[in-house]
Amino acid sequence: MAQRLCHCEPQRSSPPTSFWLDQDQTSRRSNPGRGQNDGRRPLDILLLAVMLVLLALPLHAQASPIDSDGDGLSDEQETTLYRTATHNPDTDGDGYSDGQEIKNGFSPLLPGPQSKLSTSDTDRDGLSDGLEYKFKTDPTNPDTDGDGYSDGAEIHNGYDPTDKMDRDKKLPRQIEIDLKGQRMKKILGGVVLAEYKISTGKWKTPTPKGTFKVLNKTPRAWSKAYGLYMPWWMAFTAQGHGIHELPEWPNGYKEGTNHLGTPVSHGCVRLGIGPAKEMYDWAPIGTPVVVR
Ligand SMILES: [Ca+2]
Ligand SMILES: [Ca+2]
Ligand SMILES: [Ca+2]
Ligand SMILES: [Ca+2]
Repeated sequence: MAQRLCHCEPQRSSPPTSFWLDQDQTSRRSNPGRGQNDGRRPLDILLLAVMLVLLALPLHAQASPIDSDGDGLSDEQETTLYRTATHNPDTDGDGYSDGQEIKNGFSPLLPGPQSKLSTSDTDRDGLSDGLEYKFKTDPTNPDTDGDGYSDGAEIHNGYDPTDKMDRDKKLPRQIEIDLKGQRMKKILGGVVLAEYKISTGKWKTPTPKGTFKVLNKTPRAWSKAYGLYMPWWMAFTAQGHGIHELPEWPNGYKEGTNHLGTPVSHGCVRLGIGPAKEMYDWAPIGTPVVVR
């Protein structure tokens, strides 16, 4: 071995073994025709292979989904959810990329600064592009499951717009009340359809926390205790806590909307004119009411 080393690299007398790779490269430079027959070549290749594997491992671990047009949305998201072009970063051609629009709450399917996800309805089926994404329906097809009922009509009536065989199956409804935020959420199938400002109980007469349900309903309840009307009444505790529109005094005076957002009630949950009737019409007796 020593003899052979001497033959290959006559300029080096006693090369340090720790630098054998450099030595090998030097050897190949000085003897270009002899590389294939070098006894250290297999070791060289083996080390190179190990290094390549080590380099490839983290790359593989960090592999991200394919985003062909580099707009921040993966091809899969664009195809199955957003229904945007996988090879055009700006599907609606308004100068903002699909990814930018989704991130900032705008529809990537309709151009213009007014095309917010919450109000844009590309396929005009009565369901906004934003809600179509949440319900995983196709915002470019008014009847995603092809059952003859539009996505908008199905959601309005509580059906699943992605299930063709859902004639007898409705999506679950829930009312959520956030005491700290003074907000009410209208939830269908886990998706927030709307959110309203409310006024709950003041600190002396707090609205109880917990999971309840709508116990009874009446369009215009009368409170004997306080001598006022409570339009669109929905009781949710046996102790008399309910959801209703801003109360009305017998002389016609109505509590101001400026109370919404501030806890001033006797424990009930007050809603503004409009949302109160909407929730009354939407929530049947038995609808869960979660107060947090
Ligand atoms: Ca993309
Ligand atoms: Ca765009
Ligand atoms: Ca729509
Ligand atoms: Ca349908």
